[in-house]
Amino acid sequence: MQKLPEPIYVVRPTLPDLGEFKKHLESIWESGIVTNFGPKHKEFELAIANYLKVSNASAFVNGHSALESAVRALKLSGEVITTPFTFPSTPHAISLNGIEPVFCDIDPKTFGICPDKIRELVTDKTSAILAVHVYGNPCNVVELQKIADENNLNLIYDAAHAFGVEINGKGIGEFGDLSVFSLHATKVFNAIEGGLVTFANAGYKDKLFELKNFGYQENSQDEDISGIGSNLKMSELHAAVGLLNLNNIDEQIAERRKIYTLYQEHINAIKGLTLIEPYATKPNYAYCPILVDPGDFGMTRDQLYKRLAEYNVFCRKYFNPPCNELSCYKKQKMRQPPTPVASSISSRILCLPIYPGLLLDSVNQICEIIEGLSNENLFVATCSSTVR
Ligand code: T4K
Repeated sequence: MQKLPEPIYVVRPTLPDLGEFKKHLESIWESGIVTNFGPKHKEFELAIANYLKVSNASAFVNGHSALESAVRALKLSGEVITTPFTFPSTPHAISLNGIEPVFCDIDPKTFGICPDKIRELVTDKTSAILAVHVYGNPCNVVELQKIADENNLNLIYDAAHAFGVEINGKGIGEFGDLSVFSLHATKVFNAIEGGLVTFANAGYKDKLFELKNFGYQENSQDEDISGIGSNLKMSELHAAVGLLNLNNIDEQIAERRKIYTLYQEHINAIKGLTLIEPYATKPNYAYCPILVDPGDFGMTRDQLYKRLAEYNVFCRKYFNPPCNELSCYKKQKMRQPPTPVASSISSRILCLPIYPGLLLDSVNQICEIIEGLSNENLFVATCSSTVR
């Protein structure tokens, strides 16, 4: 087991060819239009909607702003039921709108919000469900829509991880009222920073535009504004990166699939580790999450995380702790339903490195290190020394 010569991180941003980017920069410099819905921005919104198979796409400066705007656009109030097994951006987007997030436990197989548990939590204060397609694995969209319809709730999907994912040929961003994608540097598809709200109902278009443009309406000469909005516009430079990355996205996802498949061969042969399988009809291999069973593997997730770092392999515990165990939510006087599944998964999950450009040789080496570590049996040693 050799320490890797260079650090390997959980992800590396996929950057477009610098020469190609320079050509875009030249045309931006020449036009003098660098932001405020210029030609690249317009081209990007159309191209990305086409790729994602969605009826409408509205670009934002980042995923979080897009999520916060989605919540605001629906004029929600009271409580929104969401998942604790996510990045803090999800509940923060609710809280920052002055609404209480109610954390609902997750399904032990999909790690998505559990429909049966949502039913137990709906009250007359509930205005929406904000579900997350964790790791790009789709939520139970049929059941969630049913609950939303039965209870007159809005349904928002945090699709930050789900770029390019489809369910039976339908773009994942077409489900629910609004879906939000992150185009951050660490994502399957990136514009360095960026976000996207997608929706089937074109009626949301104007409101989202106003929210990202100080309340001004698109193509309006009116000097008055009737609604209050922020400044969340994507610049021409970011749109240019997005346009270039979109050219190669299928090849990049295919490369991820190769890496994932190699992990699958190794990890499935190691006792005590379970690789979480993508199950969308068109998956994107955004993450490579494994669950650690300390008894069988011989080491806890935290021990494995630390030992891998000693070998220059820098994984991430996406998502630990679950959001309802973060101090900012724990200390609040709000409904705190029990979420034992989310707590258990959070304490055992580890995301291994996966990104285009990660060499298959490196994946083999990472797996050899994990195999070697599994023989150390630190967990048993720690337990028996504690017992003694
Ligand atoms: N909803 C969900 C479910 C999300 O997961 C996220 C974001 C959002 C909403 C909000 O979307 P954005 O507003 O971010 O568009 C990272 C990302 O920053 C964050 O976008 C992402 N989720 C989250 C899951 O992961 P960190 O704190 O882990 O990032 P960081 O900087 O530690 O980066 C991780 C690794 O990536 C590093 O070890 C090194 C590598 N890296 C990172 C950057 C930024 C690079 O090699 N180059 C880079 O430029 O949050």
